[in-house]
Amino acid sequence: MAGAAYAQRSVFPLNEGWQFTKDNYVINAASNIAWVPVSLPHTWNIADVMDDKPGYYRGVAWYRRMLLPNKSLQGKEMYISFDGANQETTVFINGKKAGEHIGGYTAFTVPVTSLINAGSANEILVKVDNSHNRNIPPLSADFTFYGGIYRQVSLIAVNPIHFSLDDHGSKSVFISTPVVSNANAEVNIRYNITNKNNAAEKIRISSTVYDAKGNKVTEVAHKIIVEAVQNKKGEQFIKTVHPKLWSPDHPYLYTIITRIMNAETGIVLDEIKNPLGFRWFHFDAAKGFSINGNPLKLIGTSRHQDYKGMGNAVPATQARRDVALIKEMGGNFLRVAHYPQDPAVLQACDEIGILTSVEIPIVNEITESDSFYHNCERMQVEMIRQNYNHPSLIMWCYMNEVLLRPQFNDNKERQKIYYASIAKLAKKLDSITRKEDPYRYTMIAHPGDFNRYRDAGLIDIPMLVGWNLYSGWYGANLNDFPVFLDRFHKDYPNKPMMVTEYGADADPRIRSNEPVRFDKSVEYATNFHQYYYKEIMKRPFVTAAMIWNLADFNSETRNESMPHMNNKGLLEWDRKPKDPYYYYQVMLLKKPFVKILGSLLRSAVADSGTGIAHQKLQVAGNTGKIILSINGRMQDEKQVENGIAEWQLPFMPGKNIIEVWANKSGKEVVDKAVIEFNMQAYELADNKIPFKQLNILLGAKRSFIDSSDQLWLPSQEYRKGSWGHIGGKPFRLVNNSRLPYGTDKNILGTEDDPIYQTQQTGIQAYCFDVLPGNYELVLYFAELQGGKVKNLLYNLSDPVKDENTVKRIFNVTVNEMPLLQNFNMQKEYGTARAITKKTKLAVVDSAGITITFTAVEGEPVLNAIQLKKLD
Ligand code: GCB
Repeated sequence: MAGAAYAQRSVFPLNEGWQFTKDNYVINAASNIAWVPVSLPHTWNIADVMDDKPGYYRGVAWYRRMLLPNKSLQGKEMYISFDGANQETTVFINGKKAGEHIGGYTAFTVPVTSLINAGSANEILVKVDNSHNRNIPPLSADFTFYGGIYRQVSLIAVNPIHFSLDDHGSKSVFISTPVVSNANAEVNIRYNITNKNNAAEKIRISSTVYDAKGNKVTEVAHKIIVEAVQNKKGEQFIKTVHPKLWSPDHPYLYTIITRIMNAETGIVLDEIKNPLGFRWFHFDAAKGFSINGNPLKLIGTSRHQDYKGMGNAVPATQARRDVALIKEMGGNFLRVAHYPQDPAVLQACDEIGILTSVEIPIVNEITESDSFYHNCERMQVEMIRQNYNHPSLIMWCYMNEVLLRPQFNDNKERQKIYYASIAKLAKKLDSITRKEDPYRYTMIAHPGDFNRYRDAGLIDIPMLVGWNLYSGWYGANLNDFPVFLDRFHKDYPNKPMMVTEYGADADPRIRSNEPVRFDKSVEYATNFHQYYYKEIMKRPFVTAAMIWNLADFNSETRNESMPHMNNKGLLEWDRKPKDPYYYYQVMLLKKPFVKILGSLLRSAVADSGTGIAHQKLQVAGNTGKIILSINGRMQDEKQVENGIAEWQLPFMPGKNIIEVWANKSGKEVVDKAVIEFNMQAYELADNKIPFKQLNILLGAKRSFIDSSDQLWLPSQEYRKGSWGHIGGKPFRLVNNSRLPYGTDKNILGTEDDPIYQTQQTGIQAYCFDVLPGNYELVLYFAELQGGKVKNLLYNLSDPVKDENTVKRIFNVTVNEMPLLQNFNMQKEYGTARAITKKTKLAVVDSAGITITFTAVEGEPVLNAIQLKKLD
C-alpha cells in the first residue's frame, strides 16, 4: 500500500533518514550506542551470509528516525505502514509501544494517532528480530532469513472516516468478478469502513470502473450510516460490464476506484484504487488449464526475492524487472515462492500478463503449538486479504514439502500424531482460504515422495496438487520423472496436478564437454531442462510447470561449488541469463529466435599436427534448421532437435567469430558470438602456438572460470611432448551417491572453490614438456576428506555424518629440488582449506618440468596446478 497516492489520504514515504544498530539498545535509557545511517529497504545480513563462517546474525536490531508531521495533519488518523520486516517487529513512538507484528513476509499497519504530535518532532523506533522462533514459520528452508526492514515504510494520514487500516494489512476493499463471460461480467465490491468520529456519519460509497484509457465505464453507489466509533462492512454489485478480457497475452486492465463521500456535500473523504481484470479460468485434471475458455499450458518459474549485493532489500523496480524477465522468456506463470513478496511483484504480473500463485512460508516442518497454528492462520488471511485484488492471481498455497523433515523418526506412533497435526492444519488453512476467497484454487506443493504424502492425506486436501520433482538431480535417473507423472495421473485421474518445481544447479563458472549429474555445469542443466520440458509438454494432464528457479538465490547453509548459493536459477544472482534461460526462450517465444550457447572463453589442446582444436558448439533455435559459420567459413546446415542444434567446430587460437542464421516463416534471425580460445599446443615445444600458461584442475571433467577470469581446464593423463598427471585417480567422496567426482564442501579462504574441490588422489607425478625458460609454478591443495559433514536437507540419500579423517604426509619435488617436505595438510591447515604453494624455476634443458609426489604416509594428492611462462 505504501507509495500510492490517494486523493484524500496522504501517504508519506519514510524510507530515508533512518539510523540502525545491532547493539543492545534499551529504550529510554542513556546509552552511547553507535547508530549508523541507513535507508530502506535494508537488511543487516548482506555480508555475513556469504562469508566462510557458518551462520549469520539472527537476533535483535533497532531502527530509529525522526518524524515531523505537518501541523495540518492534526485531526487526521495516522498509521505507519510496513510492506515487510523480517520477522518480529515492534514499533515505538516517542518511547511508547504502538504495535507489533509477527511474520516476515506480509505487510502490516500500526496505528499511531494517539502517540504522534503533528507539528513537532517525534521519534519512531523499530525493533526487528529475525531470531529462530519455533512458533513462526518458516522454521527451516533452503533460503536465507535475512533480517531487517527490507521493504518500504510509509506514514498514512486519513480522515476519521476511512477504509479501515486495521484489517490484516489489507486495503479493506475487496474486488471479485463472480461472473465473467465474453458478453458480460459482474463485479462484487466488499468494503470495510472505520468511523473514528464520536458521531454517526451519513456517507455515500461509490465504486467507479474506468477503462485502460481512463474513461469512465460504469459506477455503483449507495448511502449508508456508520455509527460513531465503529467499523462497518458492506458490499456493492455491478451487474453489467461488457468486458474486454484479461489474459496473459492481452492483460487488459480496468481500474476501479472506491470512494467514501460525505452524503450531503459529496466531498470525498477517502478513496482506494484497485486493478480490475475480467477473466475466468479452470483446471481440468485431464485436459489441463484454460483461461477464458482457451487451453493454456502454464509454464514459468518460481522467484526468490533476493539479489546480489542487496540481500532481500531490493527495490520494487527489481521485482518488476523479474516479472518482465519471465515474460521475455516466453513464460506465462510465476510461483511466488515460498512466501508473499513485494507488492510490486503482483502489480507487475497484472500489468505484464503473468498468472501467479502465492503461498505462506510453511516449509519442511511445523511446530505443534497453538501459537504456530495461529501464526499460520493469520499469515494466510493476511496474504489473501492483501493480495485479493490481483487479476493475475489464480491460486493460494500454504505448504511446501511439509513432511521433508519428519519429526519423531524414532517413534512411529508419535510420528503418526505429528502427521495428523499437519493434515489438520492443512485442512484448517484450506477451509479458511476457500471461505476467504471462493473464486480461486488452493494448492500444496510436495516433493516426489508420493506414498508418504498420500498416506498423510495431504494429496486430497487442496483443490490442486503440486509436485517438486528432481529426478536426474537429487534422484539418480531422469527417466523417473515421466514415470512419476504417469503414476500420479493413473492413481488420481480426477485431481488436477502440476509440477511446482524442477531444476538443476548451474554454476555459471562451470562448463563441461562431458556433463554429468551434479557436476554443477551449465551444460548438464541445459540437458536436464531439455528433457523435462519435452516430457511436460507431452502430457496435457500436467496443467502447469514452474522451473526452480528464476534466478540464483542465497541459502546460507548450502555448501556448493558456490557456497551459500542455490544455483538452480535460469539467471545468475544479478539476473544475467544462463543457457537454460535461452533454451526456454527458444521453446516458448512465438517469434523466431536463435542463440549461441556455451562459454565465450574456451580452451583445449590443438588437434595433432594442426593449429586448431575441434570442440562442440550448441545453438538453440526454434527455426527448424540453422546455418553457421566460424571465422567466415560456412559449416553444414544443421537440423534443430528438441530446440538445439550441435556442431563440432574447428576453433583457432584467439578470437573466433561465430555467426548463425535461420529462417522461420520468411523471417530471418541471426546471432553472433566472439569466442576467445586459449589454444594449447599438441606438443608444448611447438613454436607455432607458444606456451604462455596452463591452469589445470585435477580429478575433474569440468572447466572453471575463476574470479580473475582465468579459465581452468580438466587435467589429462601425461602424454610425451605434452603435459598431464601420472598415477592416481579422481577423488570421490565415500558413500556418496551423487557427486561424480570431488566434493562440494565450502573451501575456506577462497572464492574459487572449484579449483580446490576436485583432486587426484594417489598422484605420482605431474609433467610439462616445456621448452627451456623461466616459469612460475603454483600447486593448489585442500584436504577434502574429514570433519563433520552436514549434508543438505534435500539430498535425502546422504545423511549427516562424521567423515573419517585420512592421514597423509608426502614430499613434493620440482625437477628433483624439494618443494614440500613431510607435507601434512590435515595437521597444518585442517580440512577444506585452500592452500597454494608457489615456486619459480628455470628450465635449462629439454627435460621440461617434472613434479614428483612421494608418500611418507597415506596417499599424496594434488587439486590443481598452474604453470606460467615468465619471459
Ligand atoms: C525443493 C524446495 C526448494 C529448494 C529446492 C532445491 O524442493 O522446495 O525450497 O530450494 O528444492 O533447490 O533443493
